[in-house]
Amino acid sequence: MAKFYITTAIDYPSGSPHLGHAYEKICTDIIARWKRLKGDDVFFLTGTDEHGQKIQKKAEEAGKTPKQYVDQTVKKFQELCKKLNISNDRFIRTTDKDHEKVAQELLQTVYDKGDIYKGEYEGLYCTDCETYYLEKDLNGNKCPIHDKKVENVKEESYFFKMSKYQDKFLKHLEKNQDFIRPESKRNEIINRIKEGVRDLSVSRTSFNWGVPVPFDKKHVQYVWFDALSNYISGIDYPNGKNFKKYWPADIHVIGKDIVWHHTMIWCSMLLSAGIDLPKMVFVHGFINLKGEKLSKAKGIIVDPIELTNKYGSDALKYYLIKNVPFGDDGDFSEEALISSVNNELANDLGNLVSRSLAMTEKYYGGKVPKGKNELNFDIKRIETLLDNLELTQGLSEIWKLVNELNKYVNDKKPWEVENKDNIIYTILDNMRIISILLSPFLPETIEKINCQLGIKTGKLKETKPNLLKPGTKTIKGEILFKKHE
Ligand code: ME8
Repeated sequence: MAKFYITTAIDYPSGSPHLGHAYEKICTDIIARWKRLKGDDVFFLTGTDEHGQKIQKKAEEAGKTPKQYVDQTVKKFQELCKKLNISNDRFIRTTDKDHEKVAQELLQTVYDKGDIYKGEYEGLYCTDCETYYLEKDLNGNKCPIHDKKVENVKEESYFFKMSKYQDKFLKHLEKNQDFIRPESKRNEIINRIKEGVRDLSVSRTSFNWGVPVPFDKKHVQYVWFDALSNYISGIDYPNGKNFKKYWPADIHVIGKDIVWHHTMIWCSMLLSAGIDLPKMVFVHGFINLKGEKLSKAKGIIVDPIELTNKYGSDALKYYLIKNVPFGDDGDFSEEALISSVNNELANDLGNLVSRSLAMTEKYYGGKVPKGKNELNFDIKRIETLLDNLELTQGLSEIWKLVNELNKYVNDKKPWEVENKDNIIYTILDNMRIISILLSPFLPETIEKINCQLGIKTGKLKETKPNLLKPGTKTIKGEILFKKHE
């Protein structure tokens, strides 16, 4: 059985989760479920990034200690995972004791390797992205991501000799075409490395909400050094059986603002510590609202928990995957979400299921008739697309099967035919096959469909025709998708 380790970024719990957080978890969850469907042994990690100056400031504003503050805000992120039916194996918090221990051990290992030196950091810092900037990379004096003034920081700091690893990492990128996907992001990173890599400040003294630096307790770790190590602490680095089994990560799924951190920074840390590099960093795009970036400051917010309460998690998943090609930016529109629910989910899929089960009930007393599947779906193309992480195209190909089956029902008109055993069997058996393929995308709905079909959702190898047992008792259940105005 192949192992497969996949992660999302860990979110800053500095408020409530937004639609971008939900989107990243949804895409990652679909890939994890797809791999499980194929029979892989999957570990899926997500969580929250709870240290740093940004969280400390937010906590002060709220009149709380940082720990009290994150203990409260993290609940919303965990609720989001639950509402979205995210199948993660662990939800890591960087305030978890085992994580803090690993973050310290990793910095100590890099120190012991001779890759840390003491100096003074003087430069520009954006607290919102917890990132150092060069003047040339700013818009005026503002951070290009958050459009906020950066701070002038001057303090004693430990530096990590990141520049030492630039050639080695560049060679790795050149040898491994797929290490960063999509290709445009890979090219950006290659160009940035070629411009020259500077050493990285990895400790701070001007605040204390962080993992202590093991060799100098006056300092706390730079929050990104701490945060990135979650990918190994979450599977019990260095000696745990999960680390031995699952590392290296197969895919880190992240957004486009943190590619440098997950490539040059993370990989240099691993190279320094003598740990294998992950296999791929997949960069998804940003969800915007009417062309504008989601931003709490500007009041451009979409609450994914509210959307899930209103439309259901599968509707949100379907809409996002259909409309935002994985790797590209996309625009959120509630009208388009409603149109997906009413047309594709309620009409194409919901009606197919309800009329098929109604016919089984009416003509066969709610039992699958004995018959032969007359359609032969070719699912190879779907498998290739999903293996290649082309989620949008994969979903669209599965939907073609839904429509092919609808067309079959309309063309065959079983209500007008005397001997309809094969027709009804074909419909039900293909509903079973489509359910398997759709299960990574619409897990809640597929469970309901299979409950009505009287079966358990199969694995990918069961997408062969004629596996539905005649005589299986079906149940006409609740409608799958309510229409919205
Ligand atoms: O960056 N659309 O946390 P974060 C899609 N703690 N994705 C978006 C988005 C949008 N509008 N806005 C943000 C951090 N994201 C760090 C990560 S990992 C060791 C540490 C994505 O809460 C963003 O790109 O700001 C990132 O992948 C994730 O949401 C968390 O963002």
